[in-house]
Parts: sequence; structure tokens; C-alpha cells
Amino acid sequence: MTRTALPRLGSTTVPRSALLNPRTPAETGIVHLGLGNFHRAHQAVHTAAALAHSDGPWGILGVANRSAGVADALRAQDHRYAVVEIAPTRTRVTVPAVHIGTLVADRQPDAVLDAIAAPATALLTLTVTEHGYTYSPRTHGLDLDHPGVQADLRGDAPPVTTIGRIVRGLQRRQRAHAAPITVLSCDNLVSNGAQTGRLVREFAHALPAAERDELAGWLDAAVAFPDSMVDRIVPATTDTYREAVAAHLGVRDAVPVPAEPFSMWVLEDRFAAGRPAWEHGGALFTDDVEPYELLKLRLLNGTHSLIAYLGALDGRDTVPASVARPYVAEAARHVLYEEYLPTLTVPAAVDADAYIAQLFERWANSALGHRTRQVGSDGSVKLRQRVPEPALFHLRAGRMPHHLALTVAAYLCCVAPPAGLTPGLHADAMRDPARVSLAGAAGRTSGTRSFVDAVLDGGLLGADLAGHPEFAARVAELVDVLTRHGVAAAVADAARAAEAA
Ligand code: CS2
Repeated sequence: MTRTALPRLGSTTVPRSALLNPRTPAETGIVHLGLGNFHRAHQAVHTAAALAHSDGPWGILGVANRSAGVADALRAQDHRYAVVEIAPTRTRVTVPAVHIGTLVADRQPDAVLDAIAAPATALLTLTVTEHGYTYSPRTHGLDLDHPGVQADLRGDAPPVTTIGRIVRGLQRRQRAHAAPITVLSCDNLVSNGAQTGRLVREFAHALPAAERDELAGWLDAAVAFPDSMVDRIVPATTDTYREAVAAHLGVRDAVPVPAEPFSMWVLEDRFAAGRPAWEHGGALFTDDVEPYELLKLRLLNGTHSLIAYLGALDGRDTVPASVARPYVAEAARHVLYEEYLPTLTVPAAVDADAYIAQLFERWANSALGHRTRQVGSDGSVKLRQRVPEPALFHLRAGRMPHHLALTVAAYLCCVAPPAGLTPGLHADAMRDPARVSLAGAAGRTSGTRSFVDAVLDGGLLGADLAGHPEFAARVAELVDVLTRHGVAAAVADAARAAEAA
């Protein structure tokens, strides 16, 4: 039977055996901003597993930001979708039954604020990506120059930024009944809970005095912002995964989510109004999330960026195809062991060797085919979470982190290629909000060194790294090597220099 002839996935057509949680929660306890694949393969799956263990009022209202595609498709499927777990040797298809509604924030902005204010909502969770936080690396705080932030502070139209939506929703909640609530960031940011809390307070602080004073004490008393570390590789959906759902479940799913088998979630147990029993759904609670965050943001995400940029420049479509190139794998090992690992304390509960061996296995999962263009997109906001602190750790000790410099050089070659370099279709497909400003910097400068200086002085990786011109010099050298001699030569250059030091 062709896929189109199959029944559509829905509450009556889903095979019972595929359901992660047999009973769909009846109440909306969680409002989630960011209905992308990551949320649907991570938090939703952990929540379904927790509910399979103990029921609770933890249905999720999923809020898409702008695009209606996923929300509309989910509604047509009674909010069911499949998670297609891809391991090299097997495929497992399951269905979490935790979403009980969807909204599209741009279409229904007021309904989003009402949902945040609803008495039954105890949790507001977020996966809005690194650049959804309207953070300014220049001020290390809320980007008050951002037109959306300015509009949301004026408040004469419904909010358009995430932080604006959160604060306006909390304001409505306080005025309605003031019940406590937890705001839980599930994005790849250092201290994501504390950062979100800071940005929310800065927004509240910038409001007119009467509104500011009304909100200030309540935010401190009634709103919790726990930290969390999230980890699961989740590529974009393709027809391959729709076919897998058809083959495994005998139904048609327009919006399945592919994911690797691995999933990790580490949270600080500081919730203002309860939470699902996520400890029974595979999550780990600890008082000290930061070591887990740094472990993951540096060893996994930082190395991932290097693999994606070198791989794309080398013509590779996917992460597994990239790490299959010996010189990309060599650079990855070097940056991970020599430049990231010394900057962090591995949590006592983690076996470093096993964790790292597993990372290389995860990246090599060729059945999953995570694309270099996906990991490489939004580098301007991602690298800031991954590169500057570790680079400063070495620079302050008088050592040049050649492979961190290579990461930045390869990034620049992908999204702001110097004259004479054709970075290829995978790099061309990388989206990045900084493409325009990087092109502007290229137009205003002549020569690689002055371009890299302009970019780093402009705050791409924060103010502190801009104070180390020797780093900019090394990035510029590696940009030139990548341009003239290619990826293998640049890796060899970085390795030789590291060896000589
Ligand atoms: C990746 C992450 O796209 C990226 O920048 O490094 O999305 C990574 O796959 C996840 O953080 C894994 O948990």
C-alpha cells in the first residue's frame, strides 16, 4: 500500500503498542514555547515516560513561534506524532501522547498570554534556540536595541519576542491570581535558567515604573528559573522518516521526528508549582547542573561545530560523513581532548572515557544523517556559548588554542567566505543572522587579518576574547590556509602548531 492510502495518525488509529504513555493527560499543566523537533523528541518523550509511570495533570500546550506547519499538522492528527529512533542497526518508532493543544504565537498572541496566565499552568518551558533570547553579547544582557524588544516594552501591540511574551504572560498571571510558576529553559545556553531569569528581570526592570514595581517582588517570590542540560541529536524531518512510520505503524504521519536513541536531561530540582515525575522518565536531578552543562556544551556542541564547518568546507553533507574523513576526526579529537576537556570538571557520576567514546559513536551514526548545514546554522549565536570561555582559559595561561581558532576560522569560511574561496553548497545553505553584518565587515576591510579583527572587535564572541589580538591573528592565518590549501592542510597546520607549542 502506498503511504497516501494509509489512515492518518490520530488518537483512534495509533497502535496502542506504540504509545509511550497509554493515557493522555486531561489538563494543560505545561505551556511550551518552540514546537520544533527538539522539544518533540526530548522533553515530550521524557514527559510521556514520566506519565507512563505516574499520571498527572501535565498535558502540553505546544506554541509554535511563527510557522503554522507543525501546529496545523499536529491538530489534524489529534496532536499525535511519531518519534523515529534511528540506531545503526535498528529503528524504533514510538508515539508520545502528551500534547493536548497547539497555538501559533504570531497568529494567536493573546491566547499565548492567556495560556501562561491560566491557573492550571504550572510550567512554562522553552526551546527557542540560542538566538530566541534577544541577548546582546555587547552588554551581556537583554538587547535593548532590538526592535522587537523595544516594541514589546512599549506594549501597544502583542509581544513578538520570547522574553516579551514571557513577561507579558507573567504580568497577566500576577494580575489574575498570582499563582507561582516555573520557567524552564531547555536550550543550549550556559546556565540557561539563570540567564532566562536575568533577561526576564531586565525586561521587567525596563518597563514604566508602576509596572516594574508591581512585577519585581512577585518575580522573586513566585517564579522559579531552574537550570537544565538537554541532550539529544535530532535532525530535520525528511520523507525517509515518514516512510519509516508508515512501515512500522501502518499510519500516515506528516510530522514525525527523527532522533538518535541517546537522550539525556539533567535538571536542578527547583520548581515553584510542581512538575512531572521526570526522574521516572529518564531525567537526572542534581543541585549542580553547571558541570553537566559545560561538559555537554563544550565536548559535544563545541566539537560538533568544528566537525560541521570543516565537514561542510570539505564537501560533506552530514556529520557522520564528516567524521569519516580522518583529518576531520583528528581535529575533533584534538579540540575535544586538548582544548575543551582541560577547561571543565567532569561530574563524578560521568565516566569521561565512556562519555567521549559514546560521543564519537553518536556522531558516526550514519543511519541518522545529521546535516552539517543544520549544526552549522546560527553559528554566530551558538559559538558564543561554546568557544570564548575555553579559548580565554588557554590564552590567559599563555597558550594558543589552535583548534578553537580553527573552529572560528572554519565558521567564517562557511558564512563569510573570503575572495577566492567557494565554500560549497552545504556551507551556502547554513542560515545565520550575522551573514549580513559579516558581509558588511568584509566590505569595509581589506585583507583577512583586518576582517577578522573587525569581526572579533565587533563582539562576535564577546568582549573578552576581543582583548586577545593574538587569537584574531591565528584565526586569520587559518582562514588563509583554509582558503588557499583546504581543510586537510588547515588541520595539519593546527596540529603542527599545537605540537610545537
Ligand atoms: C548541535 C546541537 O545544532 C547544533 O548546534 O550541536 O543541536 C546538538 O545536536 C544537540 O545539542 C545535541 O543535544
